[in-house]
Amino acid sequence: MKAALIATEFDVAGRLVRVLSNTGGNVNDTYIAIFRTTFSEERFVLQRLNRHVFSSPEKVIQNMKVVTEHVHNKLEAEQHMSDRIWQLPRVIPTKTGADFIQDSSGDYWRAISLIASATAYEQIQNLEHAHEAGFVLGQFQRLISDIPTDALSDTLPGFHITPGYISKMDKILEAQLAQERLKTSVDAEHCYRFISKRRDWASILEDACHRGELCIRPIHGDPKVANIMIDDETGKGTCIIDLDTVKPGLVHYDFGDCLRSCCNPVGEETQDLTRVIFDTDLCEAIVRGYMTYARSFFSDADLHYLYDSIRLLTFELGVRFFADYLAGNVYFKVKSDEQNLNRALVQFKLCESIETRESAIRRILDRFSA
Ligand code: GN1
Ligand code: MG
Repeated sequence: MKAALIATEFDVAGRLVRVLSNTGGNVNDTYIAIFRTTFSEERFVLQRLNRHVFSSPEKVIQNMKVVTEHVHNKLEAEQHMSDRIWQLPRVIPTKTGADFIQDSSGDYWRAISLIASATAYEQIQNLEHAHEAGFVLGQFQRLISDIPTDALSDTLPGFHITPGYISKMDKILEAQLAQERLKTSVDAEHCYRFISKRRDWASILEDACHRGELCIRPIHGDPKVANIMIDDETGKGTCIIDLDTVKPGLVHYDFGDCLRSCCNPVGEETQDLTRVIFDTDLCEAIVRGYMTYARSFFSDADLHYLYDSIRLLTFELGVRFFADYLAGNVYFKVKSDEQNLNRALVQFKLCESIETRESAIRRILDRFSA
């Protein structure tokens, strides 16, 4: 159904001027809706949730409500102690008081308030930006740390369980298309070998969790650089967006994912693999920012697995992109058939760079763990 028709169903004053399509995001379809009254303008984010990825979109929206209401209350109570204005979007209700619209084809749409005068960059801009990215993640994890995990639904079972993604890839490889893709491309063969060599290590976080060394807590799930908003006025982090994957998990998934995303200065979509590196100066700045809040809720065991979480989340995203390429691009949105293969190559190059710099990264982590 057309986004413009859906936009008018939400409880926003004024008349619809325009709905702009937003190309960011690998999963959902996102638009910006603009409404005007005779004296003001309001913009909000309108999204159609990907039903192939999220089988219960209403639970995703419910989780978002639990988290935003919890965080808004906490931020308001702490406002007088803060050096900045923290923000988090809210779910905008429909005119009939519901949290989403289901259209005639069964798709779920939701409206979220727009964080104004702030930018979510696709790539890290400088060391200060890196510090702020870490700071925002640590603050967010602190803010949600006291939400009981049973108040949040598991909206994506298996999300960030690396061995599960490898099993999925093995299953995909039983199909003819996947076999053809693997056999006809040197790059695909390289990816497959890269994964095979790391199979035994891939369960490191899950094993630690099963042994009771690591515990399940509320997490963001997708703290990549493009989901962290920087205040245009002050240059400070102000908000973390994209709350689709907030659910119970290991804080290591967040930490590792944030570093894999923020320490690769050329970003996930680069075509130039020679420029993909894990920048340890950026890493230092992020860890410094992150530990400001996170150090207080980390146990020794938590600290012990930080290096592996960076390596693992990078590896895992490579596996996810590669498996999707083999499957014929059914999960991540693509503009070309080989895009997911290229994305996998980028993550594996980054993973290699992390492995090469292991001792330097461990030194940084040790310094901020003391
Ligand atoms: C997806 O849709 P988007 O861009 O927010 C993916 C993340 C990946 C990310 C990589 C639900 O996020 O896990 O890290 O792409 N989200 C889901 O860019 O799978
Ligand atoms: Mg996301």
